[in-house]
Amino acid sequence: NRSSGLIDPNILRTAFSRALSDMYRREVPLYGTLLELVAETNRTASGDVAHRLEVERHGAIRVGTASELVGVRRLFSAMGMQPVGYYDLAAAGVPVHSTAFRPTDAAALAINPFRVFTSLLRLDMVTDAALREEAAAILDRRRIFTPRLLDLLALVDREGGLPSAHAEDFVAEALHTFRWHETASVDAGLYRRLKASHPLVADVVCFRGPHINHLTPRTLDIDAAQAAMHRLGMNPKPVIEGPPRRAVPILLRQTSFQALTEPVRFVGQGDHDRGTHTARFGEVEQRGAALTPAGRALYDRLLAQLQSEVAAGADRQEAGGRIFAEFPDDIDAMHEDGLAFFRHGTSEPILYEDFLPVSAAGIFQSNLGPGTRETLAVSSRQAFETELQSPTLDETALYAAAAAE
Ligand code: OOG
Ligand code: NI
Repeated sequence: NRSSGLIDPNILRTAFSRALSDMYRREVPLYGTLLELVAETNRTASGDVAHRLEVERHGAIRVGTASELVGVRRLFSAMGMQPVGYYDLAAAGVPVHSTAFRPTDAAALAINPFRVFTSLLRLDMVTDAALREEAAAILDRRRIFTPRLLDLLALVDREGGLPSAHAEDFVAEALHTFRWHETASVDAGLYRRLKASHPLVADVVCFRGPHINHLTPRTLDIDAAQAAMHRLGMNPKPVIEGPPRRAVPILLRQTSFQALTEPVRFVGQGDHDRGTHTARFGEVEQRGAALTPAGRALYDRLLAQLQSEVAAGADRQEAGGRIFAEFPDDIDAMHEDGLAFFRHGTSEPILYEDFLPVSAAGIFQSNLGPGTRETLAVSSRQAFETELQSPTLDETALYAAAAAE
């Protein structure tokens, strides 16, 4: 917005996501390999889609406290990203609940749909009270935003946006929040105790900031990308999360390669006395049609059936094909049955821009190990929104509005 002197949030988001991608490529060289591999599998795509895919990715972070969550909400808001959806991972035994910060209107999504899956640690799931209090005290002392970034966020609040002159500065300071720290903020003993409670607790509590833990490019053919990952020895997880391969893709399919084990210096350790931590990994995703509540209910039912058959020993591939045959794989049938959202008056499905809780739990678990946590039945959307100091937007309402446009 030139007349006001404020930077267009879409431009700020694109600058930030590029800078984050460059930083992650330096931190995790395999991510660079993954980008090349995905560009190769997407090369057959042409025109708008290919262009859009060049910038399209999502990232993930995990924060420790409500005040950190509010800070990242303000930071992403300056880039035109709002909290969409609530994901209760506690139901799958992972001690976090999450939202996705992303642009919400069609114009912003078309420019750059960069999203960040953001999880808040649920320390209430740590059963050892002394350990829980120790972790809470460490997190309370932690400062994940530089003083300069806090000044800039205050400026954004005052001016109703970021003055263009500060854009470069803002990106650099924001980046700092998500960088990797090789020195932990705790000693090796406390790290081990927190990790025994759940690997995710150690990942959040023991470091100086919410390091970006993966950055995921979008592919048009995830099966080809998975095969290429195997060929290059990247050790992808054995199953692709989400729906089986279809002619008309729906929702989201994801695969990831194993997290790297990296040297870490814990408090009290010398130069030659390092520990290790496993945090950062790589992921690829393929996106398809956003589903209506009816379509989503059908997907959830079929997925639950698949999971229970696989748990009982069925072959995943065979059972997946058989069970998901009940979901029409044809644009016209999906339209007639009201299973997916389509652009008004067209047969063009609206793209799913969000995440899937069961898939996300699978991604967490394949990288952190299952941990020992019991599943927790109480969902806490309201508590999450209180800590976020904002409601989370309803993704279905956003798709319905896009379909009506
Ligand atoms: C987030 C895992 C979820 C996805 O794509 O479903 C996720 C994390 O590991 O912090 O990124
Ligand atoms: Ni992800």
